[in-house]
Amino acid sequence: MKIEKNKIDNYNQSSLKEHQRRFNFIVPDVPDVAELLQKLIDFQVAIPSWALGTGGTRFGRFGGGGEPRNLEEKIEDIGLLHALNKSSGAISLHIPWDIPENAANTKALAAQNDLKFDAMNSNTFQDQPDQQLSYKFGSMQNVNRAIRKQAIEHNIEVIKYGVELGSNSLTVWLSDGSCFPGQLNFRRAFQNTLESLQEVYAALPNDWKMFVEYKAYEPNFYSTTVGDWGQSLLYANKLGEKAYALVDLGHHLPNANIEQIVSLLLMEGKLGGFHFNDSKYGDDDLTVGSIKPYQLFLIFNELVEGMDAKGMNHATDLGWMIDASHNVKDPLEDLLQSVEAIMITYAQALLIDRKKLLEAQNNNDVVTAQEVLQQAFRTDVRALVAEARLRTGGALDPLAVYRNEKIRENLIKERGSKTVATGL
Ligand code: LRH
Ligand code: MN
Repeated sequence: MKIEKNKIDNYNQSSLKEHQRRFNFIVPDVPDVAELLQKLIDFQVAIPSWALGTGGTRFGRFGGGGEPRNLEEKIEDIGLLHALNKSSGAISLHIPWDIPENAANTKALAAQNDLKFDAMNSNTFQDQPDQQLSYKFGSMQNVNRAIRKQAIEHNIEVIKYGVELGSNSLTVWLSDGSCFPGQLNFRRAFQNTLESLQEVYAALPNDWKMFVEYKAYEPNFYSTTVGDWGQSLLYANKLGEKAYALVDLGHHLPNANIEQIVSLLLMEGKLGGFHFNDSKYGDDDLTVGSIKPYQLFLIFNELVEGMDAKGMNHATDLGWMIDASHNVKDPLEDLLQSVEAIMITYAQALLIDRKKLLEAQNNNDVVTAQEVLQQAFRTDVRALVAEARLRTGGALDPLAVYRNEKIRENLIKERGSKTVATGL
């Protein structure tokens, strides 16, 4: 389903006056508004192909209808999000959930929707119907060499799909681990996993990156073989310069200081990218900024400070991806809210008075340091984010257009109420 540009323009016209009042109000507080707006315009968040349908838990799934039935309809849905917010210009595919039957056609359809292919994701955490050997006791850690080989070959196949589509990175998340003490020899599991990742690393094209995604627990509940940032960094350092750690916000133990992890991985030049979401307890995969917006702000504070310290390009030098699951919200509305939260938080982090913060830190002026941060966090930057959309042909209020245009109702008419998208 496409949304016409003129429709978006009409909606913008009806709220332009109010927007301009808000925009003119905030501009005096922005040192270089043109530079900030350009940074927002350049910042694109990749949408996960596996999060366009209704998610669920072991206790149940409540489908919302109109879900994409194939990769083509998934690309159309992300194209619609991007038409509305002009900040969702990439799709991150998960194999085999979204195998491109004809890569050239898939690439062309994505281009028609102004979409690029971000990181490819492999899947050795499920057994596929036609699979020879089971990953029940792990994939790359497995004591059985043939099973490790199967996982390696799958990842190399995923790279091939990515090359055909123009992607240039592979995310490897391994669910490998153990559920009971004694089940696993941790050292051998690490070495098996490293050797297996080294074979995948050797198959990476020169300009590709490998993201090693860590996770504290689930589906294993005693140990995880890539269980935290330290282990992910260990693998990335041993693999080589094309390997990086990937930070999924939901993959930490309670109260972990994720902004400190981000700062140190950036310092080491080993931060590859993010899976943005939010959580209150475990890997809840909730809407970005819906539970802990201040934590997200503190993470973006470290990102802007750390990337500027290294002269990195905010838009292109890290992988910005969402990884969420929608149990009760319309998937597309949830993703619109997540992208909005990311853009708002990035804008707030760009408004932090870095000079004043450093001065306060050098004077151990703890109170002023907090005041500097919260001055930015308490600044309503929504008009700046909306202005960036307006200047790129997006909607001032994407969610309002989505609702007023009855997109979901139309998708249900077009696709039916019982369609189930592949993915989580
Ligand atoms: C694991 C994870 C990983 C994906 C999967 C869909 O929890 O975050 O990034 O492969 O979700
Ligand atoms: Mn993830």
